[in-house]
Parts: sequence; structure tokens; C-alpha cells
Amino acid sequence: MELEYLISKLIISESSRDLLEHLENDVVIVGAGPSGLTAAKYLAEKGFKVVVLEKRLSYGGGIGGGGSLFHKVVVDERGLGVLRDFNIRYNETSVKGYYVVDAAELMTKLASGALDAGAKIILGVEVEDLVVRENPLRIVGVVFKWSAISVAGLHVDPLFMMSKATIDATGHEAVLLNILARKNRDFGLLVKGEKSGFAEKAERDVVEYTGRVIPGLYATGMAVAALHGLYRMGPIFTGMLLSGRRIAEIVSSDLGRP
Ligand code: 48F
Repeated sequence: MELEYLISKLIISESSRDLLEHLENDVVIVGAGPSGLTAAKYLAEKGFKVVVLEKRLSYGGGIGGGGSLFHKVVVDERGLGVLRDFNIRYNETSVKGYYVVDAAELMTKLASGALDAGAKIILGVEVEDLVVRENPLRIVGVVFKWSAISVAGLHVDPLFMMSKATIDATGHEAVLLNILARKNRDFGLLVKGEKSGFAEKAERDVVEYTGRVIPGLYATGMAVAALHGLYRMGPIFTGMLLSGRRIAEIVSSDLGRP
């Protein structure tokens, strides 16, 4: 057998097997930023079947840019439990209760923690719509396609992936929530849009407001801020980590045992 044939056959058959396996899931998380990856680990380690769909060819979302390209981000003492769960190193600073983490380490170890816990991360996949059922309106999956199709501007019909719980972890754009509001107007969801900077309040509110939006659809991270019109916090990541952990608790309590 020629090696070229073998390489192609293995990639196509194994990728197809994965995709078939993940046509039905306990949890689909859209977006591999800090909140989505944190949620993925805590849900996967409880035994739920979790897939993270990320439209870029890399994970980490807004982490990699650090603070305006300075390569550190800030986490306060409330986030240390999550950092320890992921084995992420942090440095003390001159300010009591505030720590710094290397952006590269944060994004890598969040992703590796999610993978080690059993979550599947698929890169280069864009979610462009929701799968809904009526009376009452509920979300039962997502509509997806390869991101390259959008980049090329091709008219290609997408495919479906089913889930008991779908989490919008798409950050500032709150892609799934905006789709829900725009394409299912009868439901009357208003995505208020994020407010300006007020870091201390933003960090607390984003965790407090994290939760279920409608049956089957949940929000975490900056998507929560967009939905509820909360303030932004900039490159401090405690709120993102705690929001990811919180949504994992809420989803697992809604789904019961895996
Ligand atoms: O933006 P992002 O990092 O979201 P987050 O978890 O964290 C926000 C912080 O990074 C930062 C902040 C707080 O300190 O303000 O900005 O809320 O990650 C969102 C991920 O979702 C992907 C996107 O490429 C990014 O990696 N994404 C967005 N739309 C889609 C998507 C889509 N339609 N399909 C798949 N992935």
C-alpha cells in the first residue's frame, strides 16, 4: 500500500469516525476561549460527552493576546482553585490577592486540561445556527460547517450536531445568543450588548449572571456580558474561569448523571 494512500485513508476514516461519534453529545461548547475550555474540563471529568467546536485553527480565544500584546494576564485569588485544577503556574505580585499568569501557559493548559479530562476539541469548525424544537422553544443542537467555507464565501449547506446542552462560549460576539434573538423573534430575546470598562463589577457580574438562557442553551464568559448588558473587564481572567466552572455546575445539575 502506498504511504500517500495510507495517510489520506487514515485521516479521512478516523476523522469521520470522530464526527459520527459526536453527532450526538451531552454537551456542545461553541468557542475554545477561557470560559469554554474551563467548562469543557469540568463537564468532561464528570463523565459527560463533551465536544468543543472552535472556528479558528487554534484554541485560547482572547488569551493569546495577553494585555494589549503584553504576554501576561491577571487572575485574582478567587481564580486560584481553577488554576490549580489545571496545573497552571502563577506568580505573586506586589499587590496582595492579585497574580499574573503567562498567556501561553494559560491557553495551553486550559486546552490540555479539557482534553485530558476527555473533552474533544475540533478546530476549524464554525457554528452558524441552532437546531430548535417548539412548545416550548428549546435548543437541541447546532448547525455547523468548516470555517474555510465561510472564509471562501462558498454557498455550501451545513450539517447538524445534536446536544442535550449547548453552551455559547463565543465571547464578545455572543454568536449563538444573537442567532437565537435574530432568527427566533417570537421568543423575544434581547441581547443587550456589552457595556464599557468597569473591571471590578464586570468580574463579579459575569459569574453571577452565568446560566441557562432557554432550555438547552447556556451562556458563559463574555457572551454573558453581551446578553445582560454587563461591563467589560479587560485582561483579568478570574471571571472567565469562574464563569466556565459555574456553567459546568449548572449544566451538570440540569442534565443529571451522565
Ligand atoms: O473571545 P473568547 O476568548 O471568549 P471568552 O471565553 O473569553 C473572553 C476573554 O478572552 C477576553 C475578555 C475577558 O478577559 O474580555 O476577551 O468569553 O473566545 C471565544 C472563542 O469562540 C470562537 C472564537 O474564535 C474564540 O476562540 N468562536 C466565535 N464564534 C464562533 C466560534 C463560531 N460561530 N463557531 C465556533 N467558534
